[in-house]
Amino acid sequence: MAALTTDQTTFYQQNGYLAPIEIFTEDEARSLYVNFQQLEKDYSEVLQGYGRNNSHQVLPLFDQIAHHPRILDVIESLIGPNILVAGTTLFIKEPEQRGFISWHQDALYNGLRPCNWTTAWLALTDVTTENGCMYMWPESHLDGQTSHVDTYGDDNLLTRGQTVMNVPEDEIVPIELRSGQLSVHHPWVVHGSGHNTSKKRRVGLAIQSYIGTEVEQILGKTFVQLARGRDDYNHHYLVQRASGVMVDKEVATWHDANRALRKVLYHDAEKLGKY
Ligand SMILES: O=C(O)CCC(=O)C(=O)O
Repeated sequence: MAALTTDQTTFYQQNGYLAPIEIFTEDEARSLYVNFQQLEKDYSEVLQGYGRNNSHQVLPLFDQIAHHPRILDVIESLIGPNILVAGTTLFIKEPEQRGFISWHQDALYNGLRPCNWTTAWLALTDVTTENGCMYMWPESHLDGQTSHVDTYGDDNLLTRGQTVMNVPEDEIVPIELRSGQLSVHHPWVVHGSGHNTSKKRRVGLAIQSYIGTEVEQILGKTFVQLARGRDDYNHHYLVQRASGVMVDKEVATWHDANRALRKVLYHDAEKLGKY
């Protein structure tokens, strides 16, 4: 079932993003965060470095978010009824910790073409300008791919520190979210986020991305799950959904998926970053 109104989908098409979208109530979001904190205690080493990627393949908490019908209803409004989950990434900014995301487009390095896909970002804590929310450059997706410079900055939370230069700061808009709210953004929209200058933690799970089944991977291999509808194309490596917490066989596949993701993201790169 498609969930967005015509006004909402029109806004997305014109601006390249949409937020906030209500997904979880405050109580539901609080419970998700409590469960997440327990996982962090139990598997602290696992969620670091490249382990921040694709945790939905080994942790049911993130599996249930990535496959949640309320989120999929939103995604269906944007990319149609046949939907694959092609990856997830945890973006965590600790209080007063330096760490930013430079201006970039998601489509540049992830090899997914055509661009019938969208990135969804679920707030697991409240997300504000003070604790490092994302900012979008509205309508920037309408120009398609733009050039980036790989900066590999120490504080940059992106793989290569890929950066679009000369973003007009007076046009950008902050995406503040209450925990449990979602934003979605287009593969070509230029976006980024600043440091956490507050005393509050900022945690979000990006499902990056939800792709239409016709979308191909042109730079390597992607490990996907069928989220909704049917896949008549079989372009990708199909992964089972997490059957428990860190099940050995699924953990092995998860490492394969993350190694494959690194190969895609660092395709033609001068050096490797830490994620
Ligand atoms: O979490 C952030 O600050 C940025 C995440 C991002 O760039 C994305 O989800 O595409």
